[in-house]
Amino acid sequence: MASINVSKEVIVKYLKKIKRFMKKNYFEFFKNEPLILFFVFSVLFNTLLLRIITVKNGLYFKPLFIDMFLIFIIASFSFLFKTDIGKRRYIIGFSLFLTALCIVHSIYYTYYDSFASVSLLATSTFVVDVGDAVVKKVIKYQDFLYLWQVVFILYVVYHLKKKGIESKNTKRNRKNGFLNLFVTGVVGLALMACFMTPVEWSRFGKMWNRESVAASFGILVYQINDVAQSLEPKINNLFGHDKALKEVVDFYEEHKSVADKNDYSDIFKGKNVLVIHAESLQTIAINKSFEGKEVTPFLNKIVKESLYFDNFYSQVGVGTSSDAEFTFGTSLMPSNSGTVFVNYFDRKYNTIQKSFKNNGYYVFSMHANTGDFWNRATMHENMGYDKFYSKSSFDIDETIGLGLSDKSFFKQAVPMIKNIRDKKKKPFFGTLITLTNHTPWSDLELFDEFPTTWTVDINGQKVTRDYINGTTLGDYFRSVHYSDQSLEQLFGDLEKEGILDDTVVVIYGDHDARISKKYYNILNNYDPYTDEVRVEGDDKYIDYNGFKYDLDRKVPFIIWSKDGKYKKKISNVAGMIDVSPTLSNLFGLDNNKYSLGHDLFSSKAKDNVVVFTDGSYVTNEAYYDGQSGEVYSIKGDAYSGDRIKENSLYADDIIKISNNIITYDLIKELEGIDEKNKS
Ligand code: GP9
Ligand code: MN
Repeated sequence: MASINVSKEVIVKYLKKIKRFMKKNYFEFFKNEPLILFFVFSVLFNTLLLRIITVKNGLYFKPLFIDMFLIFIIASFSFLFKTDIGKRRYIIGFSLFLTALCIVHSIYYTYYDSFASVSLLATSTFVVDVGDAVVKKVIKYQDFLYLWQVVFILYVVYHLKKKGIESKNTKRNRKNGFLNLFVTGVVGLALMACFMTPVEWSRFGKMWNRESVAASFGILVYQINDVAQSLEPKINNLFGHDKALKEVVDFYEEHKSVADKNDYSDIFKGKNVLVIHAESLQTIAINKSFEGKEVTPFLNKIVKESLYFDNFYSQVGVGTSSDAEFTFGTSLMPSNSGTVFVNYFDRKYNTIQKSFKNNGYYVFSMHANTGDFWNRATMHENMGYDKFYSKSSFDIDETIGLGLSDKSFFKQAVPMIKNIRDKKKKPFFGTLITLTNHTPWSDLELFDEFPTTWTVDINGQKVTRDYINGTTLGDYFRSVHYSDQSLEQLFGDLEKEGILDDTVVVIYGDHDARISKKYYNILNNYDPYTDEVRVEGDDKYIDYNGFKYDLDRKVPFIIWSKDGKYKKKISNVAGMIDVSPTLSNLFGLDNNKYSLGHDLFSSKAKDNVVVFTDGSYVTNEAYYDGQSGEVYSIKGDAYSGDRIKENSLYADDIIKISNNIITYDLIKELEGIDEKNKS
């Protein structure tokens, strides 16, 4: 009993202490500082209002508290001014700035469904481009609601002045005021940091899904992060330029990229091209069946009529979809600090899109997501696309997962392609970027049934086991089955319009579906007779290790043409970096001198080394893990130490040269040097 009394007393004592602390530091403090109080709460109200109007998450507590603590920190600096005049000017100045910020983001959101970024200011021509339309359609009265805060603060200042209410500007008071707000702000933010989920932190780090960063962290932290991330490439660019340029020049001296003619050179010269960027499509789904039903019956037929690369890898970094697009187009590796599409969108790149354009093609892209997703609107223009048909070009009449369903997207795309063919009077190169097969494959009811169960005969009775049905991997295969149907529909519609007669269709999986290894283990080790997953020591157990998992991350690369003249399964290891040189050869385009990949029909293809952004690589014989330094022999043969060393150096070179080019914008300089050497 006594101990309970003691702890009760202790609790009461501490509660009293907290009460006194709160009273002195906050209640009395704010009573004596009405301007600060009104500033904090009026700005907080505006940031809340912005979220209510845009991302509609007014009830979400995290951004509300983060905003409040940050406003505390902003307000704390007003105590560094010795006089009330200075303090008032500071508060009015920040009121103006923060109100303007809310207005800009509010207008930008109406137009782009996302928040503005300082890094895009230089290229964001939307206000200039659309002039009148912005005033008429984009700017709404509600964008100016935020102005009340400035008016209110001006009124508070006027009122305080009129009543002669002044702060006690003693040195001690100013110091206490500053520390009070600053320390509360910093401690509060540190506490909030613990509440953020790993997904929220990951988005914060990448900063391409700007809408969700602002929704989780509030607009103020979003803005600070945006400025910091926009400066990063500029800062990187300040140092090390000369060394980087020398490394790149030396590299190209040694590895001159020359196109050697072969049996496949120019075979598709002059034909139209449709590229299907197939979201998360993995090779493992092709020719796979469950309960006697194929996951991809249509693609299984198509690959037999195509140049089909079944040992092909995507080489993406944190920029996933956008990195796949970048490496496809440029034959460079993605950046390993930030994402090219977001952080290095203002550099010059030589792309396959530009090569087609220089050869008289009309070059376009279509994707039913917003134009600012992955900063595509800006980057597609930079890569050489004449036009990007984004979400606003489509009627969002059926939504699955991230947005417009692929079936509806393709249905609407075909008449648009037909129109381009009829109106432009030149060959076209078009990229169609799909969406439906994106994780988390949760709208299952919108797909046809596709059971990934396993039925076996036990003692004359049919028993159906769940197998991977209901797991993420099972859901994924069901979604891929839908993707396969949507492709079949697309081919059917293109055929009806006569587009397939003179069009080559290129299909690539943009990256693996990032499904946990444990499901692949079930896929490989499940025993339907015992209804158990085999473990080490069991008969028929397969050691499904990290290497096997990495090898299963392959994606398909398919080049299909209707005449079926060119069909072949090619199993030499290949990567996204090789696509642009390969297409250049097939379509008779000038070879991009700075490409780091190889034409997959050249003599070099059999010795290919496919490099990944972390320094790992894969060859026809082995997979090397750049993190652990371990090697996995694919064919079971020994892989010599010298080969490992040589290939690792090559992998490091490919990564370094790509990063040098991207960071220091070296293509322009390399072209300048080449020009000079010619004359
Ligand atoms: C959305 C899409 C998805 O537009 O391309 O990007 P991801 O998450 O795969 O990088
Ligand atoms: Mn993707």
